[in-house]
Amino acid sequence: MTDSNTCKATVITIHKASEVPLQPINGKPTLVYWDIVGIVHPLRMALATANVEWNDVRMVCGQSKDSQANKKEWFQAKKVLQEKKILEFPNLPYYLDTDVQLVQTDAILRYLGNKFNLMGNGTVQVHRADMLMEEARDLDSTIVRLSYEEGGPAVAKWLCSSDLRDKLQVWDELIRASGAFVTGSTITVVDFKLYTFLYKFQVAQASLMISDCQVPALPFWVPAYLDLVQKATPQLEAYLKSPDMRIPINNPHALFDNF
Ligand SMILES: N[C@@H](CCC(=O)N[C@@H](CS)C(=O)NCC(=O)O)C(=O)O
Repeated sequence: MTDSNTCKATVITIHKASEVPLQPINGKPTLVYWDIVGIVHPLRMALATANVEWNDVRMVCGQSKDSQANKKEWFQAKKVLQEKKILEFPNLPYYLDTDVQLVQTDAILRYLGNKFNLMGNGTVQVHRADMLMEEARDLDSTIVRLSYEEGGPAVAKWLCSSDLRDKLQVWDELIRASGAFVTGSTITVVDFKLYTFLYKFQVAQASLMISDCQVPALPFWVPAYLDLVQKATPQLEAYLKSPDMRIPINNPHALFDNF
């Protein structure tokens, strides 16, 4: 593989509050989150697609079923980030670069989308991408909430629901109309959000089969779409296929455990 095809993420796994970055590591964009897919996947995908060198910092969460206990080290670090006025509202994910310090997943994704031209072209397309990104966010937020608050049977029930089926049909129509990605021939932040949700759906389907719940069928178009997104650039493909991406979807305190 040539250098241009290699992913440029430096994955740094941390365990302690004292290891949490207070500035961009080596002056490079630094994204900090848990050591899971979670809600950060679209941001990681954006940075991998942008083909810049960046730090993918992953904090390992405690292994119990108690979320507060699991996040103890992070809560200590959170105080430091606030006291030192690095972030007004520290949270995970957070993003540090030489010129910005950001929290809120979608704010970071919009920032990366604008910076690296991943929002589509022209005002109308950019706003449309923004709207669709929120629509895909709603899907991902639902599976996350059900996983943490209700558990496997609730996830399965929602994945089988006609409401979701109808929505997925619209996404299929959009992708078919564009002939490639959601908003057209180039990949945007919308695809990163949609990919993240569909990836979780795919993994959940396999897990739910194992646990003998009702099995929702993955819509027929999804595997081809996931493949297309994954191969959008050699760098994104290298990143998504790297051993570093063999990580759980949720933290250990989720009720629907790690798919
Ligand atoms: N609205 C925030 C929510 C962030 C959030 O809930 N992060 C979870 C992980 S998905 C967390 O553990 N945050 C640490 C904290 O609450 O301090 C965002 O979209 O970034």
